[in-house]
Amino acid sequence: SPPSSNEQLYDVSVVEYGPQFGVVVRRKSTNTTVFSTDVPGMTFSDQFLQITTRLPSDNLYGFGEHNHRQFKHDMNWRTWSIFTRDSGPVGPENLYGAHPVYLNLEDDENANMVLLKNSNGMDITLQPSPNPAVTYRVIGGILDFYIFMGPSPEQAVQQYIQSIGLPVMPPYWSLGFHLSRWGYKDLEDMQMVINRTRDAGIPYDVQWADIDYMYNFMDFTYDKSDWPGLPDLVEDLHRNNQKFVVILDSGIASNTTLIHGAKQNSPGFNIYQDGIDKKMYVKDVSGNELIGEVWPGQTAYPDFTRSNTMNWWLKWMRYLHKNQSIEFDALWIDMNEPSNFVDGSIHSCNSSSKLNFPPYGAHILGTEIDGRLFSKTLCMDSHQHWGRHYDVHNLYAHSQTIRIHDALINMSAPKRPWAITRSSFVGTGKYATKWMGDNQSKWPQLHWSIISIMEFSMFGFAMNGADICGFWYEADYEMCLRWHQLGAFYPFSRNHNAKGDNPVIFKHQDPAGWDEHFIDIVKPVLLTRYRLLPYLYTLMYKAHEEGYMVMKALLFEFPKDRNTWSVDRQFLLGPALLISPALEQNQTIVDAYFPKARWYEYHTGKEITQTGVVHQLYTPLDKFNLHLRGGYVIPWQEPSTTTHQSRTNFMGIIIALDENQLANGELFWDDGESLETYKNNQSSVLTFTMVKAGELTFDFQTNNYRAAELRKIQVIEIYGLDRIPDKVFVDDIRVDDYKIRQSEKIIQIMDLHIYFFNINFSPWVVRWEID
Ligand code: MIG
Repeated sequence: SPPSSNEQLYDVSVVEYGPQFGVVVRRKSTNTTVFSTDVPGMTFSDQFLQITTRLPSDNLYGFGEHNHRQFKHDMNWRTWSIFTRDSGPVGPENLYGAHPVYLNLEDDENANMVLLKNSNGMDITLQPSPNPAVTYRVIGGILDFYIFMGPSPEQAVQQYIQSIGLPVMPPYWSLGFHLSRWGYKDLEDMQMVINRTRDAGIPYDVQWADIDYMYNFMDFTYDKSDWPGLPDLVEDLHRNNQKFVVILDSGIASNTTLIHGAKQNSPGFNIYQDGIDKKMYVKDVSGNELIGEVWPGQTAYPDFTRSNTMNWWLKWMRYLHKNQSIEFDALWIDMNEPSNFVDGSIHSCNSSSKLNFPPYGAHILGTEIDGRLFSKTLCMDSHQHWGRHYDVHNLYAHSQTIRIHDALINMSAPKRPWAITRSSFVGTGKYATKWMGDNQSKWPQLHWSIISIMEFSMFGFAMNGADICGFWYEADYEMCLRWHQLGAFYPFSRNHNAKGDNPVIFKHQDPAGWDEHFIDIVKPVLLTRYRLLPYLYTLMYKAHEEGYMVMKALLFEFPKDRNTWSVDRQFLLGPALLISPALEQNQTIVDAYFPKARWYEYHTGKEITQTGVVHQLYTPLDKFNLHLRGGYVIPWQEPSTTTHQSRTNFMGIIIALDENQLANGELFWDDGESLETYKNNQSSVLTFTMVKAGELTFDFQTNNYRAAELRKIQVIEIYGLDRIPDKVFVDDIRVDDYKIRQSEKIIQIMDLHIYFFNINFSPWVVRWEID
């Protein structure tokens, strides 16, 4: 847990030189200068603020959103721009989100995190050793820095996340596997994919509908000619305990002819006029609705900085859900940078405005044309409730997720809201989860996805993921297989595909659409994900309650081991699972680094004998690398093909022993979908504790979940024992020998009946003895 606020880890001094001054922040324990503005050249004017801050070291991570090609920054005078923008993760330009925050490792195991809380566009320039520094060139607002002192890297991030807003708690089903694409031809096409996935027995919880389902791409409608049976399809999903997610774009269609058609297709549809009456839209410089162009043609943009957009949006969500009978379970929020197919508006923008053409445009995408900042978005001199678009542009999605989060709670309380957003700002993780946008079906994207997900974990998004098999272009067989082996361990695991470039429609890339061999390889890895969901769900709870990261870089668990500082082709889920994926074509050997700890191969329990070194893991196409770290108890559940079904199966635990033959862990459990169960006495936290070798106690921190379904731990697996124990006792009753067996290097104790989530639960003790 973080240090208490009275243990101040820093002191602050001010250095003056001439008319300028510098603020210096020092870490008391090591005398390290953590942050210092004691550098000449500060400028503070209306549309150009420049400041350089010294860094204690060049071990720098974060800043977003970009397609960084390494997790640890290249400090060699690289410049990264920040301004929310509809642009896919390929090149070096500014992407969907705005996160002006970094983590720095101080050349010892200490770390700090620094946020520039500013919503304007900016450039960040990195300066290498021997004088590592960051130069900010910001085009508005103020310089408002927040410094988080750690001292450990994980603590620094945790303090940051606790102050910007803890990640939203996802429903259990959302941790299942998701199928999506843009370009389902029609309802039959989608139904065909659903059916073949079910038939193949592929674990699969959620079907998504992209803009194809809409009538002329208009929000809150569906196309009754190509998708007539959509309500039935959704009902069928629900009957199979599966879920349905729909996309909603930001722009609201304003073209009268189209609206007329939509009204005929969906009686009662008049959101555009309703929004005008209620003054819901962003206004242009003359006070009229700003009109841009997106999928449905001309559109107005809701001004979600107005709090009453919540009720208005809720009304239309209900319209889709009830009147149109599309009973979606969650929302997918796209195009919210906000994105516009024309620059500024259909009338372009006032060319004499310094907001539209700022004196310094940073290296923001679009400004290279003629200095315009409104490229593919709204005019900067347009008005929103929170301010000029120029100043609040980066907050568009942030304000939207706040309203949609609240609207979802209102619509479906007592169920948990779940929304996923493309654009984001500091603190958006409190309201929505995140996917990485329009990546490509290309090999390098596998590696890049790991970097961006690890970054967004630091930015306070516990649940995020990239499109498995890639969005643009057609996926290749081997790449798509490897991507499932990787994406099965993304916190958010969804296969999503682009439509294609008219008239070409990219072929399907869902796992059941390839061949038997493909299915045979993908099924086990997705079943492994489903088996480990109790562990993943517990991590989500820890993220939501305390700001721990879910998917994270190795350095966060092993900050003293410098070898970990640049590892970005492997990652951890929580403290205990290490994933070392194959990321290259024709790869059969994965170079995997194992920090000093006990590590066990997940499938066999075989221990990695030498640690602190790189191992070459033989990884043919049908194999994926998953290792467990000694010292942890990992809860699991017998998997089925939906999380709903899995949740009725028995559970088990893996006890992965450390060098002292000990391990600890916990399990958070509730019904998986009610709102704030942990605040409403509807959840349980089961603890697994070993204080001495050979003895594990099951107890509770809280025990308020009353399971309707069977709930027992039936199997205990021990990793790290040399041989079968001679005797095993559960609460002093000896377990029959035939129930204890060894499979590879795993000791399994079978057929247990350790019931929990009963009212009169008392701690269970499991003991094993080796004579
Ligand atoms: O202009 O809705 O990132 O996931 O499939 C493209 C169609 C709009 C961008 C999203 C992508 C989605 C696509 N959308």
